[in-house]
Amino acid sequence: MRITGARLHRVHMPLVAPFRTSFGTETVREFVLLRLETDNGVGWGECVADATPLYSSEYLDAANQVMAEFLLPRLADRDTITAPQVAEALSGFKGHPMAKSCVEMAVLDAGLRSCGMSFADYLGGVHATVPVGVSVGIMDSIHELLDAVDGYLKDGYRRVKLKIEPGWDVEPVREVRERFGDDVDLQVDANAAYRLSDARQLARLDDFDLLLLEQPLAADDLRGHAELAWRLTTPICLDESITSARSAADAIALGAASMVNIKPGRVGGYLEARRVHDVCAANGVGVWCGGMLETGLGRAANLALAGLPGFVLPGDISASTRYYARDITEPFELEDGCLRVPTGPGLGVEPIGEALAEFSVSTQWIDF
Ligand code: OSB
Ligand code: MG
Repeated sequence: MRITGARLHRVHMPLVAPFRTSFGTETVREFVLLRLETDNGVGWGECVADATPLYSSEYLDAANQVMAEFLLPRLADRDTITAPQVAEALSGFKGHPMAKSCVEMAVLDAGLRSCGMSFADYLGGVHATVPVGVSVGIMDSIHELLDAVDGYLKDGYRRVKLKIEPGWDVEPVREVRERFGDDVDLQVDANAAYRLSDARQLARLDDFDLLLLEQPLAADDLRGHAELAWRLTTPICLDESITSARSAADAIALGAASMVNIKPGRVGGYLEARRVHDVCAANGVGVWCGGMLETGLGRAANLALAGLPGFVLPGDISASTRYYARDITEPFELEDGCLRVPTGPGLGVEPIGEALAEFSVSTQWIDF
């Protein structure tokens, strides 16, 4: 396959409700959607970097620029490229995993579309539908939180994740447990908002039978997470810390993670995401699919990934309406707490022209 052109669509998607984490509040989710043209047809990629470098060092303007100036020209220079060659071809460029993941996703989509194979079949998915959960942001009041959780449980979500930060941790968890009972699968995500010296406060969460505590400490603090794991009974799950299959192996060897959240953007692509899955599976560590408030494009690819056998907990892959009044693709709908893994060629979905036009704020054409 040879790359002949590319279009970078900057889209602004209004969220149905503000999403607040320990690092900030989002009301409009911005993305770069890549439409890659090849001699085998078109493929789509989605860049999940945020507009601001708060979740990780990556941010959307930088991702856009690195794709346009370095990543895409490097791939277009080659007479031929396959998806497994993308990461290798781009490995000289340091960092920018979300930009690299977007480019690899588009190459995968184009290649798979042209040979009629789905993402799920290519990655090795074994399930036609996957159970999914919902990530619930920090709210202004407990009352608001309980209303939100109530709505999501009525929708049928199989698992609830509460975002926490210092000052919003034990109380919201206690209230959700008291109101909805011990049968709700509940977990929390701190997005690196704590320090090891908060261990005593975090240990208070042990009373609530949580599935896991996600990323309590800084991304580069593997030793701190290992230390914390000794002091808590709640299993520690890593998100921001896991940037590759190798870092997953390191975290497991150190005892820093007994569960791993896999986000393809964070690890540089769907193929590295599969390697993270494989390393974890080989070590008996369960994985689940994280989310970055994706559009239907990223959601389709994440569903394909989440169908692999090592994904043992419901993913942060909610129905389209949990995020957007209108999605870029046909909406994904919840069926008995599950989403259907797309079966069509490539991603199995594509942007609806009108929706793309509605949300695009700028488009950059690149000819090679
Ligand atoms: O830490 O998992 C996270 C969204 C943006 C950035 C980081 C995270 C999240 C989520 C949302 O928790 C999950 C979703 O897409 O539903
Ligand atoms: Mg997280």
